[in-house]
Amino acid sequence: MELYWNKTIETMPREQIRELQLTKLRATVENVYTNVPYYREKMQEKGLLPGDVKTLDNLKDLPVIVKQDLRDTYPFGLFAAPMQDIVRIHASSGTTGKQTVVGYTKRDIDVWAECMARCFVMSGADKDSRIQVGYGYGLFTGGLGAHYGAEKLGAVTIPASSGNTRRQITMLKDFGVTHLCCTPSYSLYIAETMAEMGIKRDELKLKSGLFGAEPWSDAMKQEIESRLGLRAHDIYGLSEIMGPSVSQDCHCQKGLHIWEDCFIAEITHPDSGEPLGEGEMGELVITTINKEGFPLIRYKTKDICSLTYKQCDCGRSHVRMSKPAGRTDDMLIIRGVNVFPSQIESVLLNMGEVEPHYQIVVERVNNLDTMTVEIEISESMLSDNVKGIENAEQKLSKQIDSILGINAKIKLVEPKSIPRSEGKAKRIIDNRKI
Ligand code: DLL
Repeated sequence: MELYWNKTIETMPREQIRELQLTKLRATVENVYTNVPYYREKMQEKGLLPGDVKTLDNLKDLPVIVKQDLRDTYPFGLFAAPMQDIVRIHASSGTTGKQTVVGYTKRDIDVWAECMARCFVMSGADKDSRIQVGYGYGLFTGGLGAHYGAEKLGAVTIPASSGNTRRQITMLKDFGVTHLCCTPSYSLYIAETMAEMGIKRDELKLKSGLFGAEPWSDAMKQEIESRLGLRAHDIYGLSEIMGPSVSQDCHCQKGLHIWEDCFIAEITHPDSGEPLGEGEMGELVITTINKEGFPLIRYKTKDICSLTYKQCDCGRSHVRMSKPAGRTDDMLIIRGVNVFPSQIESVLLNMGEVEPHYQIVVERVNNLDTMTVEIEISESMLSDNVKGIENAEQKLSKQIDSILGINAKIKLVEPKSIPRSEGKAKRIIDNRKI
């Protein structure tokens, strides 16, 4: 089994990565200045010319781009290549507002498949693997993104898309699938349906899973690994930047390698935009330096993580981001304390008395935000009496208070009563009328 898909690039010494990044950054800035009036105006407002980018440090002088910029230029206003060179469109609906549209040239699709193939190899796949893509196909980047990477690798690619869970499981078993791609929440739904069908994990040949598109805790990872009998990898990406495979963890599983020949990563303070140092948690800001159709300079992802430039034991030199804790949009502020759903998930699952299916209901009562976590009771607790269940609820609530410092009401609910998801799970139900 090969350790790398592209050893020269993946293990390139840092000094060389930085040189490569500077060359590509300058070319990208020149490209958007020449071909995208919106960027030209933004740079002119700051009195900047492409030639002002002399070192990588100059990146922080360039204007940032936020989701609203994509909406303001809807649909094609930020495309840098002529429409006759665009071969694919993807879009993300988002939860609010107009959808955002991204475009790819033939070369962009090739680069994306290359990044994805690197991720597959990091998860132990090779051309003899059988890869089932359970991410949705369509405007969402998950399905087609993983698909092209799996084909580039030369693996048997099974375009299952999401949903149709029983058939999905039959294919996993009958086709001897070795690698599964889907959201972490969907992988649990698959495991649960397998149990209903009487299929044991040992009847499958699964080795690893490439799970992403939503935040998930380490505790959730352990649940998935034990239920499906595989190693769970964390794959990150976003449609604005490319789709899945912006980064992923290697077999060391100590952070997600960002492909730095394609992206420059910065961490900034989510509010002030001030640059933060290595190891500090903040908002991930990404610049694409290997894209033609839809290059983005300093895109504020809203995802919270930190970076480390330390050499990884796998031999890859590319920077690692910590597991994304969540999006700034999804951060809850409960009586002044900031908390992400994934932190609550982690505390509850580590207690081991509940199932990994939950929803957080937020309400405003007398001008104060209150939170109720509805989580499914484990089969073993089902026979407990009311008192036993109340005690368990109190215990879980105390644990959340002592670890996260927030006051959350816990409501244990019946197995299978929380809606299952075939894509991104909806964790928060916000009933606040703000
Ligand atoms: O979710 C792309 C993708 C598909 C990534 C399949 C991985 C696997 P969007 O729909 O544009 O694209 O959503 C992007 O999802 O900004 C994060 O908030 C979140 N996200 C993606 N991957 C992870 C992850 C795809 N591994 C948004 N952990 C991003 C946590 C993730 N959050």
